[in-house]
Amino acid sequence: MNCLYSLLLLLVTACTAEIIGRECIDSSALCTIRKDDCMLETIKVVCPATCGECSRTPIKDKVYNLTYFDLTIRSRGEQIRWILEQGDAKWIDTRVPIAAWGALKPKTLTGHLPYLEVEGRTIAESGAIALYLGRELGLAGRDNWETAEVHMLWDMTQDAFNEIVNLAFVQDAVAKAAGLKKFHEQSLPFLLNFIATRLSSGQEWLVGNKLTLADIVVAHLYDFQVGKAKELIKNSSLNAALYDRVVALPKIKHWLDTRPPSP
Ligand SMILES: N[C@@H](CCC(=O)N[C@@H](CS)C(=O)NCC(=O)O)C(=O)O
Repeated sequence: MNCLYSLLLLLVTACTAEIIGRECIDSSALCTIRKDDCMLETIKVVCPATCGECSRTPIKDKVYNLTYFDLTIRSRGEQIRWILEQGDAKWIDTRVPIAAWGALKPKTLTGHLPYLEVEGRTIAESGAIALYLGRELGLAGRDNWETAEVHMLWDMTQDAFNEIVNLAFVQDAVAKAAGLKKFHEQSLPFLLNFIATRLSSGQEWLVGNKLTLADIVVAHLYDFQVGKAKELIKNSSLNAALYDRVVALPKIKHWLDTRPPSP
């Protein structure tokens, strides 16, 4: 009996140390990272702070207000909308007409969109918003390493995204053609190859073989120029299959089928 008790104690202590070592810090930012784990009684007891008691509002009751432009190509804000939808968040889709931007800009946190408001606080920069929401909604990986991998894929995707977006503002036709050539012949193939390699052993998802925001933003990158997804990825079956998997996720599919038309 004693032996069994000691063994149990040892087990609980080992697990506790493991849990505390990794995540159990009294910080509201981390309260949400192991949302699924908080279903477990032990973790609720060992990590009360990480299981929502330190948070003023349980995640399921939080309302996130995302503010972004009302743009035809949807762009930077749309990838965050996909994350909110897949995370089953309650959120408000605040869209700013371009004509209203001049008046709003000086009142914003960084002078740019998107920004996210939650519980009276505001965060800007799409990477910060995406990673914050990923942690809140269980889409940022299972541990710090996976979160770093998600972040890596976010940054790589945004580099490609920025390259193509910046070209939209290039006036000189020769420079624009050279930029597009570089994107299609170098940057995009590099990214496609990087993504394909991560999926080449049969994984369905890019990080930890569990859906994360990395899969969502990669699929969004392929989609962000309206109707261009298939063309962008036509030479990579692994990338095309990843895209198909993401857009077939019931919540993303529902969003794509019902999202408001952009002007
Ligand atoms: N690094 C920022 C860039 C934000 C940004 O450049 N947003 C553009 C729209 S995609 C914007 O606000 N443009 C209007 C302006 O800068 O006045 C982010 O990732 O959020």
